[in-house]
Amino acid sequence: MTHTRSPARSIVVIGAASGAGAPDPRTAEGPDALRRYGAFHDTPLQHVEWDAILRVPRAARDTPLHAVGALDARLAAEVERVLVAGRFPLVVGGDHSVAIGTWRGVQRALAARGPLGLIWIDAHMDSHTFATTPSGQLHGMPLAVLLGHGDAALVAIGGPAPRLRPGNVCLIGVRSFETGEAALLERLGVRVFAMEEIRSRGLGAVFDEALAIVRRGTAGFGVSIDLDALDPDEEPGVGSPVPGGLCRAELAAALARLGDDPAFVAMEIAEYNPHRDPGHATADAAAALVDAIAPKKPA
Ligand SMILES: [Mn+2]
Repeated sequence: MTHTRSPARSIVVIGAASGAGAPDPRTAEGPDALRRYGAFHDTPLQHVEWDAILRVPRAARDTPLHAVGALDARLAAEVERVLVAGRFPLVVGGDHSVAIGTWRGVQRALAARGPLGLIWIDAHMDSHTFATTPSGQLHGMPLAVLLGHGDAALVAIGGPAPRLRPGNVCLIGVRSFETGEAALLERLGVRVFAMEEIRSRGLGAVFDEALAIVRRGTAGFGVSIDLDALDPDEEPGVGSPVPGGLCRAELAAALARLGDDPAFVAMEIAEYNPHRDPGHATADAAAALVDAIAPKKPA
């Protein structure tokens, strides 16, 4: 073997069956549907293995805050365990409130080495607090929470790990947002790459800038993908579709550049709704995005 790529990653898929953070709770069925469909599987150089699908404990099903708090606390612990074992966690939601658990767990595992950078790929900003949200839905809040803003119970999930540094966070694919959350991100100085900018500069150029942001002074970086970043004409199977999104192929090409980067420590795919995906196009897209980060067999 003469190739110089780093050793194959061992990907551990962790399901997070959350629906309580969204108006349509059927994203809770996403992880089971994707596992049944066989969306993520072994490749010649990369081991992909399903871990548990975490569910909301019965005692926490009374309110969305309790449900999200209980599930995300368990998820943070599981993600940390997988990283400490030297493996690569791929979290599969569930509505996007699972991101609180995913990235708190990654931060805990990384804390001794330095801060975490995060690329948030989404049609929305997910940066509301209870003071700004028009809907009250928790899946519209996880990025604010990870930056240390919003409901104290949500910010406390996963314990006293450091908060994300705004200068190491960016959003890609935004095309639907409210003024309150946009004001928070602007005040914090978080870079937002809206769809218009992506269409004028190209996703490749935007991704170069995004990678510089999340690598600057960090111990590692992750990618959180809300499947609604993709165009619903192609991929309809999401919780909150918005027209005019990214093409599957262009996003897969951007992600393919990360596959063998040792600083890339975790990925998340959220908001899969199998009831809106009768032809499996969205499940196939999720599979393509994971395949993109798998190191390929050298020619
Ligand atoms: Mn989202």
